[in-house]
Parts: sequence; structure tokens; C-alpha cells
Amino acid sequence: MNNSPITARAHTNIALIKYWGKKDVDLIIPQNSSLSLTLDHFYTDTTVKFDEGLAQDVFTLNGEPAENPKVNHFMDLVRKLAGIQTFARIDSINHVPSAAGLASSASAFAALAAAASKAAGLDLSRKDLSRLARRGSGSASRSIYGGFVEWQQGQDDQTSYAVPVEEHLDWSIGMLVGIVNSGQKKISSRAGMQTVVETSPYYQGWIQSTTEDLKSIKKAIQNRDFQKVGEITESNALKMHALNLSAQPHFNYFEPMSLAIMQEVERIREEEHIPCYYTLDAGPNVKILCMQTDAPAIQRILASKFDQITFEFAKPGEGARFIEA
Ligand code: 2P0
Repeated sequence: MNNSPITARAHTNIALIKYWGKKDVDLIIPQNSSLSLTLDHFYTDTTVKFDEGLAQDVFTLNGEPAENPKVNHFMDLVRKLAGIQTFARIDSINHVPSAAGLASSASAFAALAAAASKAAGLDLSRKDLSRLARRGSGSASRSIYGGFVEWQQGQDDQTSYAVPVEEHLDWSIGMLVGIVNSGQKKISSRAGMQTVVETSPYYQGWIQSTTEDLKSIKKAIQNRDFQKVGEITESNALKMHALNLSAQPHFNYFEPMSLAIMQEVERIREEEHIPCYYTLDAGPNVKILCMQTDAPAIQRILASKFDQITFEFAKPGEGARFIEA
């Protein structure tokens, strides 16, 4: 065990090929492999210090005392792995633009996995860090790496982890993130994906077509074929949202403004001939994949139509790492 505090930083990631369903709920083994882009703009810094004087874990989020059973459960996993019983102080700061509503479990559990394991005296490889982060939140397995990352589904705890696809990108792409609503999601990812696995009549079709999408997007990334990457991204996101519409009970994450932005992105592409493609996760915010050089023009058009929404540009980001507190 380490007596000094350890701080780690991890960035959030946005899936281009979505993870939407678990095979094993406890170990967080997914139904399909997924692929994401890590973003520089949104990240979490987490400091962990084990302290013999504590009778339980003490967790603060953005300087305020916080309770999170997922964090306690995760710390129990770290203690088991390290063979220790000591509790810890965990201080987490989410760096997101004001009222972003993007505070993501991906950056949170990737930063916690790195800081807590090192503070507990473990010296994990990135593969094992990814496996550990996965136990906190599936998407966190991908935030261990920067750039394009694939979470290979595997079949058990040993074989389900993320690998870098292209970590240091020589490609000026990025995402414009439009915050439609920064409030709590209507239905958590965890509950939503479980309902879908159990009830959607389209689920087998999703698995088949997502497997194809993953193969095709990796090829398109290798070929630097932006149009192809964008087309697959948009289509894969819509297929995920179609699962939600087909579940029992059905649900969706769209707000009227989300749909208006999606239509406008399609119009910009078709009428203004600027390549850009949207994706949405378990909430109403719209992320637009585009080239860095096109971002200002897209931003200007969107600002003229949706003056109450800010669109922030995020470049590809780095993987999880240790920093000075
Ligand atoms: C993803 N999303 O691939 C998918 C696509 C949103 C839509 O937020 O239950 O928070 O903790 O493993 O990782 C994934 O949900 O869910 C997610 P858990 P997680 O990014």
C-alpha cells in the first residue's frame, strides 16, 4: 500500500460503435465489442489515499461529500485485488464545461481504477487497468487509452478489455458537443440496456449488424475515410436508439431539440456539403463528428439556428495517466 496520495486523470470517450447490453451483469461482460474516440475536453481527476484511521471510504465529488454505492463496490474490488482491508479517501473533480451534463462514468472509473490500484500498491499493466475499470462501468474500460479504442468483448473477466486502435492520431478529426439538457438522464444506461437485452425483438439483428459495423469502421479509420467513418457512426447510433424504441416498455432519450439538431446536421451535409455526422448516447445531447477545419463553419451555422445551445469542440484526447495533484 502507498502512504502518499496518488492522482490520476482520465478523459471521457464517445462510442462510434455502441456498447448496449451485457452478457454478465456482475462482471460487466458486454454482448458486443465497441469502439470509441477519447476526447481531450472532458476529464476527471481523482486522488486516492488509503488511511488506516478510516472506518469507511470517504468520497468527495467536486469538493462536496458524495455517496455512491458503485464507488464503494469498486473500492472493495481494489482491496480484494491488493489483499488489503484499509479504507481510503477518494477526491474526484470532474472537468467539464459549465452545466455540461456529460459527467461520465467512463472518465470517472478509468481515473479511479488508475489512482486506487496504484495507491493500493498494485502496478497494473494497461490491459489489467482496462479490465479493472470495466468492473466500475463498461465504457470506462475504453478510457484507459487515447484516440480510437476498441473494447474487445471477450467472454470472461480475463478476456474482456480495451485495446488501442490508433492512440496518437495524425488525423484532425474531433467532435462538436451540443448540450441540449444537462439534467439527469431519464433512464440510466444500465437499466436501459438491460431492458433492451431482455425484450427487444431486434436484439439479434443489432448484434449481427454491429459486428459488421465494427469491422467496417476499423477499415475506414485505417484508410482515413472520414465519410465512411461518419456514415457508420451515425447509422450505428440510430440502430441503438431503435432498440430502445422496440423495448418493452419502450423508452427513448431524444428531446425535440435533439431531433432538430440531428435534422440540421443532415441538412448541412446535404445542402452545404460539409461532412458531419451525429451520434447520441443515453441522453439528449448531440455529438457531431467532423474535421477540425470544418468545425468553425458548422459551429456558425448551428449557432444561428440554435442560439440557446453552445457547441463545444473537442479534439481526440489521451489515455489515463498519473499526474501531480
Ligand atoms: C457506450 N453508453 O458505448 C454506450 C452507448 C451510452 C450509449 O453510457 O452499466 O455507463 O456502467 O457498464 O458504461 C455505456 O454505459 O454502463 C454508455 P455500465 P456505461 O458508451
